[in-house]
Amino acid sequence: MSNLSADILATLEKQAIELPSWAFGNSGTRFKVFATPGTPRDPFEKIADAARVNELTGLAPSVALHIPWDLVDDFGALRAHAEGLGVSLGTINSNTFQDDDYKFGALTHEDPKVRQKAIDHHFECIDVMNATGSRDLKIWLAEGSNYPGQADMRGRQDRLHESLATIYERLSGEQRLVLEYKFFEPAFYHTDVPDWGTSYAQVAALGERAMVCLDTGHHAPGTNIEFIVMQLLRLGKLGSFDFNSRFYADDDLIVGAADPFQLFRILFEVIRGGGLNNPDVAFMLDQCHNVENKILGQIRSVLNVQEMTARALLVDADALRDAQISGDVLAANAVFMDAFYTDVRPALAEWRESRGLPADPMRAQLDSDYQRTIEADRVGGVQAGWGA
Ligand code: PSV
Ligand code: MN
Repeated sequence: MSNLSADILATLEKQAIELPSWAFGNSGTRFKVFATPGTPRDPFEKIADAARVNELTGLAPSVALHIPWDLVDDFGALRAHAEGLGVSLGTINSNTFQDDDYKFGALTHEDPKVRQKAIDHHFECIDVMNATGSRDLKIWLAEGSNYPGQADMRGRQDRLHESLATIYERLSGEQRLVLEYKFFEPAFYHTDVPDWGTSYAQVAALGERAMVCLDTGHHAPGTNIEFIVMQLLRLGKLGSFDFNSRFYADDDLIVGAADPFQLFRILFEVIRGGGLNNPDVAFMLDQCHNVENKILGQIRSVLNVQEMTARALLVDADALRDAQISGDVLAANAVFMDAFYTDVRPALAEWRESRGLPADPMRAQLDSDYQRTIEADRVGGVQAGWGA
């Protein structure tokens, strides 16, 4: 007997998780990037692998791109390629962290010429969005300083506002700007957008179509991330997630790997705050698979999100509320934990089969010829990667 009701299954059926194109390229640490057989050599091959994840899981109908890593001559052709494989092109990520000119900042730089160069890069990203039909421009800034006194932190906030306002003005229709925060790295003393409060203050000053992006790996150890989720949903400013998991810093490991309970708690607040299957909130992965198979790593990731969503949907909201109102601390906690400890994997496997999907997408990929075929076909050329 399935422990997932028809209502829960109907909710899960609508779940959509966006895959990052860069998860399919080579990645690593600053010590070593390992090449792997079959790694895509261009954005077309990355999208084919992403579409494979969607084909086996039914969970990943769109792919986020990073510019310039995913620059192609013809974005119309890339879009047609994606659509032909049953996926769409999603969020466009800008990149102002790999150019010598940005050593001391991009959108916050003291030199107006450097700021203009960074703004022009974002205009280029908006041109890409117009061609791909993407809604969101996601901005993460590697800007900050390493030593006290090095930078005028106040002046940089002001310049950041001006630059973001210029970019925001360029968006049209339904397009949105989402601003990601990260507490440190690559700067180690101060970061210009280190936390949700700064991101919120900056996007609130822009307008309705500017939102915050929450990357789960971008917080100090011990941070109550689900509180931030709750607050941003309450304020109507949670634009997107970058899901991944961390043991130490910004590890970009498989979501739910380090702390499944944290993922459960986050998804509970998403559901509580009306963020699930809400078009205003994009659920993306931002991960790298340095030592594991990349396609399997992405399959595992979307399944982890699905499993924890199913468990969070099992929380008996009425019983929880009764216990909260009556001050029954342990009963409230028990309601919460009962849902977390429920194994939903057999029910999800059965449900997948009923929808024509493999009961076990990981096994289906392993048993298929897909990996062997790409390893045989993708020889020659340069494997994709972001040169970490
Ligand atoms: C920064 O650490 C980040 O989370 C941003 O989202 C970047 O675009 C991405 O990682 C690159 O992997
Ligand atoms: Mn991120």
